Formats: sequence, structure tokens, C-alpha cells
Amino acid sequence: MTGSGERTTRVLILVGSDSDVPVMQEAGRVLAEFEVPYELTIASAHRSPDRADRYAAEAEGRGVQVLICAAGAAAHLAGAVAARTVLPVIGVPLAGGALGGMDALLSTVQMPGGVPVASVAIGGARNAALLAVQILGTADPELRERYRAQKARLAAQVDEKAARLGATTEAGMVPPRETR
Ligand code: RP5
Repeated sequence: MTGSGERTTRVLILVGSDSDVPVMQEAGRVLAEFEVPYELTIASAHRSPDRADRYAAEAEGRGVQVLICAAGAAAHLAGAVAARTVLPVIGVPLAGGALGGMDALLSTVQMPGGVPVASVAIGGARNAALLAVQILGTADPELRERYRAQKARLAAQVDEKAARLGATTEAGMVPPRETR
């Protein structure tokens, strides 16, 4: 699956199984909103180690700048990929199975020293994509400005919600119901 048309893929999203795709499509949607060319494919560190290894090893030469790796259970994908590339790797632990994602969280976040993986929350597809945009934005001023605009939109949404909630005290606290 690709969101890049003919353009060079900048973010490569690897997922451990087709069962991970529905959650991770949100990352693709966010990257598409930011007009970042991405590619999403399946590569398992356990079931197809050669395929996962090939994607990791070839990413840099293809022009990929950030990898997002999402997997559930004993989620070694992000770590295995990080072992084979100098590109930044963002890990997304996924829920499922007996432990509800805690297994994947610990497998993703607890990387031994020397091989970092930037882990987001369990199921954090959206934040993984936003973090990828931020990383790319360090060397892409136009993308950085698009990200700045998105943060301003977030703040405006909170202002709107607060206004809808109604009056606040001087200290910024919502007054108790009986004084409203
Ligand atoms: C992991 O095992 C995958 O990333 C997936 O989250 C989990 C279960 O995979 P399936 O049995 O649904 O293929 O490798």
C-alpha cells in the first residue's frame, strides 16, 4: 500500500501482520494530510525475518528517512529493524492477545542500550505519524510550518471546547455548578 504516487517514499510503515493494518492506516492518513509520501507493507520479524531484514537494510538507499514499525505480542519488529538501519525507527506497540498490548509495549520500549527505538503509546498510530512529521520537519521548513499550523489548530479546538463549557473563575477553574 502506498500513499506516495510516483514520489520517493519518505516514511516506511512496516506492520507485523495484516491484522495490524486497520490500526496503522491512521498513520497513513496523517502522513497523507501532511503530504508526506509513505508506504505501508507487512513484514514480520518472526514469520518473515528475511523480508523484514531486506526492508530495513534497503530503506536508506531508497531515500526513506523515517521508519514506523508496528507489531503486537512479543513485538520485536521495531528493534530488529533498528538493528539493521541508521534511520530513526518509531515503534508502535499494538494491543491484542492475552496481555492487551503490555507485552508489545515492553518489547518495543525496552531496547538495550545502543539501539534506540522511539516508542509511542499502545495503538499510537496517529502520534507515530506526527512524530515522523516532526523528525522530517527538522530539515524541511515547509513541513515544519505545516506542523506548526496543526498545533495551532489543536489549541484553537481546546479554546472552542472551553468556550462551549461556559464560564470560568479568575483562577481558570470551572466554578461549582451552584455558583454558575
Ligand atoms: C504480531 O503478532 C503481529 O504484529 C500481530 O500484532 C500479532 C498477531 O498476528 P496475527 O496472528 O493476527 O497474524 O506478530
